[in-house]
Amino acid sequence: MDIKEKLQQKLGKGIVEAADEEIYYALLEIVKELAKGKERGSGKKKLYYISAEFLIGKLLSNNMINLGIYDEVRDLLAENGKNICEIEEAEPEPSLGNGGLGRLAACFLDSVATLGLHGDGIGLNYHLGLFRQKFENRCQRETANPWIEEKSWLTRTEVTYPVTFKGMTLNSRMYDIEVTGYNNITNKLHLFDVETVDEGIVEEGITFDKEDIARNLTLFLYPDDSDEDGRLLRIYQQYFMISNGARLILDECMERGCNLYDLPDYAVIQINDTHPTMVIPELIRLLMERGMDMDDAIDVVSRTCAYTNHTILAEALEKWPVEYFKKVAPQLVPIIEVLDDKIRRKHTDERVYIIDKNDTVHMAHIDIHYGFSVNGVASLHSEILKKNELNHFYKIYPKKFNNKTNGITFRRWLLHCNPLLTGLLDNVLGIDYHLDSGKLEELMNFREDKDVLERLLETKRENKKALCRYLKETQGVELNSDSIFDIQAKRLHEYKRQQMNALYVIHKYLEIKAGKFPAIPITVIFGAKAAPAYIIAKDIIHLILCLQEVINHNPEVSPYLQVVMVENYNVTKAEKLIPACDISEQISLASKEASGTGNMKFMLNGAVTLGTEDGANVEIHHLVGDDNIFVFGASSDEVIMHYEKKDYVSKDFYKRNKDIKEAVDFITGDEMLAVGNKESLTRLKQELLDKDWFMTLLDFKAYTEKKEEVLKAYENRSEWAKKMLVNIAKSGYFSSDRAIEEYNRDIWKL
Ligand code: H53
Repeated sequence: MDIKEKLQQKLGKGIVEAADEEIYYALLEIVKELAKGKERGSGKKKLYYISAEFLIGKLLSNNMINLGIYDEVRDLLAENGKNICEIEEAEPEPSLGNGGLGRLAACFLDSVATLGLHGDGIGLNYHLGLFRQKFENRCQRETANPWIEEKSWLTRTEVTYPVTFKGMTLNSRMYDIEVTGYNNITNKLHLFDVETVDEGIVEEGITFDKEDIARNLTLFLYPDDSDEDGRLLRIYQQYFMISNGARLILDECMERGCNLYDLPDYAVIQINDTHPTMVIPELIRLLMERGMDMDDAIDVVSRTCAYTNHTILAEALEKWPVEYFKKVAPQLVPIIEVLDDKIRRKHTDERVYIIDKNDTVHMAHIDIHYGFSVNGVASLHSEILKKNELNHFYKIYPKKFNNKTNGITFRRWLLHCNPLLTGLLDNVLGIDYHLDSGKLEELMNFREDKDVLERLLETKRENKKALCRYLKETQGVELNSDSIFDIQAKRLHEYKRQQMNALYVIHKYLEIKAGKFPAIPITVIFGAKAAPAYIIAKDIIHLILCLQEVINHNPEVSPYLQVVMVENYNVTKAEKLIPACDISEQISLASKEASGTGNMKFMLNGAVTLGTEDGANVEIHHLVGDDNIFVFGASSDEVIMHYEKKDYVSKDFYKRNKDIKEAVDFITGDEMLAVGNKESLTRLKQELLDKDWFMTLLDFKAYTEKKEEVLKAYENRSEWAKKMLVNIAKSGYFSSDRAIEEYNRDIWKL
């Protein structure tokens, strides 16, 4: 039966007569069936990628692309007066991740399947996701983001385990999502759920009884951890995820013929950040339960687990009091103590102990001692781990440390999100680059081709118009598609320095008011969610929303400068913003952004980076050369030095630089207080003056100067088009297929 017949059969009526939603559900079923019928990963050894986040985004189009039916379905719908983009709107977007970490996991699963490798993901089935962001009174408000409908991508399985916590046992249930590879096999994402979960316990917004574990365990990703109940809930979630995962892995491996002593021949477990770290002591415990001697169990597990570090930010490197484990999963405590004891017998340096003198367990230390590989996610990051943050470990285990620069799947971040550019590239290069991203380099041959350059500019213009239409429809904002689109879209965090961009906006606003007009109008677009308990991050959102109000309503300024913060930034919104971007803002304080992956997505879509020498920006710079990126700011060595010497005083910069003083003072000036909240704006200003942990004011001057250079460069359209072309041509390296090939070659050896 062909797709048309299948669709009509599912609909029980003609396509023309069917509503968009009906078509979506019918396609969902067809795609699920097709995916289920595909060849599966096979082979003795299998990868298990365990992660608290899988930011998969909507799946319909992506799956249709990977299964090779997208064009056919699109055309079939069009023949019947339906638009595939409108059908996509009916799909709810799961928010099973927060940012780069979770999106990386999703891209990696796509590439594992695309490369035909045997590997599944393991995570949790959060019913309400991270949260949905709403703007009210120019502030972020959080609401639940339900996404599981009667018909969804989830398939209920018969796999269930009793998971024992202190004083209670909860039954789990495994749900699967098919992970389709591009023209290749289908793997699975296993999401564990607790059978007793109850969405009904959520009250206002995202508040619920944090102690009611049986009902709340799989409601939200990253529940508020500003109190102890919230922190304990995170331990419950983590233990639930890894205990289920560990049992699934052992069961599957035994089914494939493993005798447990040879587990490393059957499984490799990639631990994504420290959230799944407890899988190490849990596996040891389970192996002992099945009769293995402890030393053997430790040896087997150590040869099976590998750890990826994604951050050097102290607050993101998890540490939990031993007390918490005693309260949640006391069965792990004696094991963690033995793991620590073994280290203490071998090493005198306290910094490598697992349990410190305050009785706190350092999760990453478990991974490093009892895993066989430790990787960072960009060259600079991996070097900083070796030289600074994890130097004392590197000295013990130099061979464990390696770098795996992150990557993104081109299926979603080019083929799906930017059909216009894809069409142009297909036309100029053929389609080989879809699977062999290195072939994009051939675009370099067209650097002087006026026709190709003009067509590149044209696709960008069209994508900007499409974004304007979308933002008009969804948020009621009217933007000038002929302006420069300057975009910063990522999690909200002080180290990423959205506040520096906001200060630039103020600076520009004041300049325009004083009669200094930009040659081409500028539109500054932000997209970001702040963690619900992160006060300063929410203050920064408030600042931006107030600026949006003040600037866009000023008739003298708004023809030259506009600001917009996109509500509820998620994968779908990223797919609209990225193809429309001219300037990609990657302005984290050097040394703090482990890699960044948004930077890669923007580059692939022909945006030019304005960034610090941080994370993967360093590699982008190296690939495109000085002429095709705008780099500014203190180097990571300088920054690290300032932290060591504790000699950075933000107030000095405020006092010495007139532009900085004006911009900072504006935050609590009359215009802002007329629309904003005094407490929030004052707190933010004071934070910049008294703390400024991420050195906004240090880099502000260099930033504004460099931005002027970018704006100037944009005026020369043909030269700018060349920069776009070089960025696209050189982005092949950032395909997650390349990253996964490296993981497999050096770590997994599937
Ligand atoms: O992981 C990305 C990096 C990015 C880093 C991010 C990340 C999270 O999204 C969450 C927690 C964490 O420790 C790190 O910030 O630089 O690109 C994927 O590696």
